[in-house]
This record gives sequence, structure tokens and C-alpha cells, in this order.
Amino acid sequence: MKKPVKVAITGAAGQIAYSLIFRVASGSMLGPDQPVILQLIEVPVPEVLEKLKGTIMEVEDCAFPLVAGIELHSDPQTGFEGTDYALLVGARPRGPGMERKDLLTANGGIFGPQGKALATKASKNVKVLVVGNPANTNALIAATAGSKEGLNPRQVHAMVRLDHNRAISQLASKTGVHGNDIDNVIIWGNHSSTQYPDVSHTTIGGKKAKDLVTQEWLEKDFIPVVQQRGAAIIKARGLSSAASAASAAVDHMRDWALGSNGKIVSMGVPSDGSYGIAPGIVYGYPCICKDGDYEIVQGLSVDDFSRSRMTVTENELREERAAVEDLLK
Ligand code: NAX
Repeated sequence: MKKPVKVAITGAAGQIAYSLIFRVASGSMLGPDQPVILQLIEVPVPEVLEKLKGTIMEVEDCAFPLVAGIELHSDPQTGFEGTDYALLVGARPRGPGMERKDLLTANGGIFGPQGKALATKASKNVKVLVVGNPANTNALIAATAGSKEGLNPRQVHAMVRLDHNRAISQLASKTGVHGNDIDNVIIWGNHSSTQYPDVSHTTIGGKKAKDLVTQEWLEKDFIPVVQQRGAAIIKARGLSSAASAASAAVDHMRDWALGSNGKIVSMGVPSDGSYGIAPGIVYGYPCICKDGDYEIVQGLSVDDFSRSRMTVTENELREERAAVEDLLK
């Protein structure tokens, strides 16, 4: 057995965490030979912490062979002590009458201090995945705050993997293949309804996706269905996506930590100007992961249709950034 690593999860009493904690504890994220110490972090509200205690009792009752410790925290300063992997799930939801700018600012008040705490308290090579919405701009805020204390912005990602997995599942059901046979799906941009699920480079069973589905289907069905899938799940379930979001978080962190085996995966990462996207935002890009690091895949062709969709989602992220400019100083 390896030495245990520390995995911090915020929003630990919430519904995504109720699935995520158990997946991490069972070894789905870091492998069957990697013990974990769970650092479960919530807001300092007695009822919420009580609920988290109930979840912890359940983790204990699973007697997971890989769980080497479980900690409960209500302060990121202690919660991120020595953290190797941080899954930032807890966020401020949109309240009644709340404008987008208010939501962005309220979340800035969470993710700024968390970024700082990660920079000063966590392990030097900590990998941080922001799940809580608005995920891309929350990641930008955490990375910017953390970078003032020595965190490399490349260490902070936003999750667009759920959208990536949704795109694979839609293509699989349309073409009658298993998702395992689908490669090179890309989610560009924001984890929001402006995201651009792109199949220009996708292969299905070794054939070009563009030869198997029509442009009309892509524009009228596939793209809107992937963009609106979260809303469809809320309508059907009465609750937002939770188990699938947790599964995507496990996929993202596993690939980043252990490698994507040459496969393209979509990750919200700091723009370095690749594909003409403005630096200074966290944008969904095609990435390949190796040796605990990621690279943005370069040199893919971008046609006019893709470019216009990529620009729409870039513009939304630039607007989000402008709305929190004060928090980035
Ligand atoms: P829940 O409302 O069930 O749980 C959120 C939990 O976070 C609550 O228990 C709350 O007390 C806690 N929390 C709030 N602020 C915190 C803080 N500062 N520190 C620690 N904990 C804090 O929401 P859930 O369904 O679990 O969703 C969590 C977040 O994921 C939401 O922002 C949601 O919008 C977002 N999602 C992101 C997705 C993505 O693909 N990036 C997809 C699924 C999901 O919608």
C-alpha cells in the first residue's frame, strides 16, 4: 500500500458530495492501492455539520479498506492542511431575485479565501478542481487569490467533464455504439448553456463522427441537449445532477492525477491564448494528461461554425470576469 494522501471535499454535506465521498473512499478516483484521508469541509452551521456527521457515520460503516482517516472541518484554514487533492463542490446557490453579478460576487467571497488557504496550507503540488457554480469563474477567483501566495494557476481547474460525458452519451445513443468507442469529444468554454460541445474531431468506432450524423442533428438536437441537460435533469428528478456530477469529478481528477492514456479529455483550465482565446479566463479546452500534469492539445483545425460558438462562450466568460474584476486585484 502507498502512503495515504489527503483529499479535501467542500460542500461535504451536499448532494453531490453524498455520492462523491463514497466514490473517492472506494478508490475510484486515485486507484485501488491509494489510501486516502478525507478532509470534509462544510459551513460552520450546526445543522449542516450535524448532517455531515451522519454522512461520516455512513462512511465509517462502509469499512472501506482505503480510508485511512476522516476529518470534519468548518474552516478552510484547517480543512486544507496538507491537502493533495481538493474538490471544491460547496458554492453559494442563486437566491430569489439574485442577479448574476451578485451570484458571482457572493461566490468570490468563498473561492478567494479558499484559494488563499490552499496556497498557504495545502501540499505544494495540490490539484484543485472547482465543481461549484459558476465553476469557471470561481476557479479563476481561487487561482488568482492563490497565485498571490505561490499557487500556480495551472493547479486550479474547473469541471466541464460532466458536459464531456453527456456529449459522449448522446453520441453513443444516436449512433448505437458504446461510449468507449467514442474519442476526441471537446467541450469548449464555460460550464453553462453557452458551452460548445464540438464533434469536429470526434471519431466513433474509428469513423469520423461528422460522417455519421448530420449537421442539422448537431445544431438542432445534440448541442442544445448537451447544453440544457442539467435543466432537463432538474425537471425530471426535481433535484440537480448529483451522482453524474460526482462521477465526472472522479473522472477529471483521476485523469489529471493518473493520466488520460493519450485520450483527449475536456478540462476548464487557464487560457494561455491557445486557439485565440483571451488569456485571463478559465476556459474548457481539449487536454491530454500525463505524469500528473496536463497539456492543451494544439493544432486542431477550427472551422467558422466552431469559431463562432467558441467566441460566444469566451465572451460570456469575459463578461463574468469583468463582473468580478474587483475580486481579482
Ligand atoms: P447542495 O446545495 O446539495 O450542497 C452544497 C453544499 O455546499 C451545502 O451543504 C452547503 O452548506 C455547502 N457550502 C456552501 N458554501 C460552502 C463553503 N464556503 N464551504 C464549504 N461548504 C459550503 O448542492 P450540490 O447539488 O451538491 O451542488 C454543489 C455545486 O455544484 C452547486 O454550485 C452546483 O451548481 C454545482 N454543479 C456543478 C456542476 C459542474 O458540472 N461543474 C454540475 C452539477 C452541479 O450543478
